[in-house]
Amino acid sequence: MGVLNVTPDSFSDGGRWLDRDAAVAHGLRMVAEGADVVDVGGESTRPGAEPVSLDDELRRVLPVVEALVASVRVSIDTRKAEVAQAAIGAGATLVNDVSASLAGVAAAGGAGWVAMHMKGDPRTMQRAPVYDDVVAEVREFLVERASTSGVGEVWIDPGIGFGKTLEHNLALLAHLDELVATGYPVLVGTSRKAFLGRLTGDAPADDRVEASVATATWALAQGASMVRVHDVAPTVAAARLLGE
Ligand code: HH2
Repeated sequence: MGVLNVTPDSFSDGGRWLDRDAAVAHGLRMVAEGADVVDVGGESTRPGAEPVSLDDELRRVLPVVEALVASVRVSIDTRKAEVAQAAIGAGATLVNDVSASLAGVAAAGGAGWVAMHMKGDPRTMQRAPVYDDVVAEVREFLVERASTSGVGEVWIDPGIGFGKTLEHNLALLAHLDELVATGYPVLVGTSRKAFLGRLTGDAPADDRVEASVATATWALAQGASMVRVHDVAPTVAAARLLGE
């Protein structure tokens, strides 16, 4: 799954694909590099990000979704029911839902649904998150949402970096097999995230490619079915080594 953020403020590619033509060209480039899905988002969920209005989000994502659906499976990365619904109308077939609350929209539109775990909301989620047992809590939350969703195609995602410390992220990656064992296909997004910067001497987002590929490869080797990445070409090369 290639990331296409049509936003001014995403943490690693904010502002680069805000122009429709640039966004579409980047989406097609990721398809040429081997992406099976392009994930179009119009609202940053980085820690501290400000919410975006419905009109702005629709204006950003819909023309891009419309232009890409003929070439690739498109998922819509949103927390708004109206945006998910409009994107499905424009041809998106997967709702990538970091709020894990849009199952009804996905079901009604005949789309698949990604349920991601997040503690709190993006504005506050990194303020000292606490869990008794992060792996068990995330697994129980996701299984509960997935099993009551009424959606035919459900993916679960531990939400790396969403209300989690470095230690929480590493525990979830180390125990991904426990999510895989639920039987739901697992999606994992580590790409360029801050915890990788912390592990690599405070490397800025653009210099986290190797760490991103390494953790994506780890996730696939543990049984994840899809990884959400900014750097499609090197991730596909690594995935092919695993026979993916
Ligand atoms: N991470 C981000 C956004 N959406 N969706 C899923 N399912 N899993 C993730 O881990 C995930 C996600 C954050 O990354 P990015 O889109 O690059 O940044 P921003 O939220 O700043 O646009």
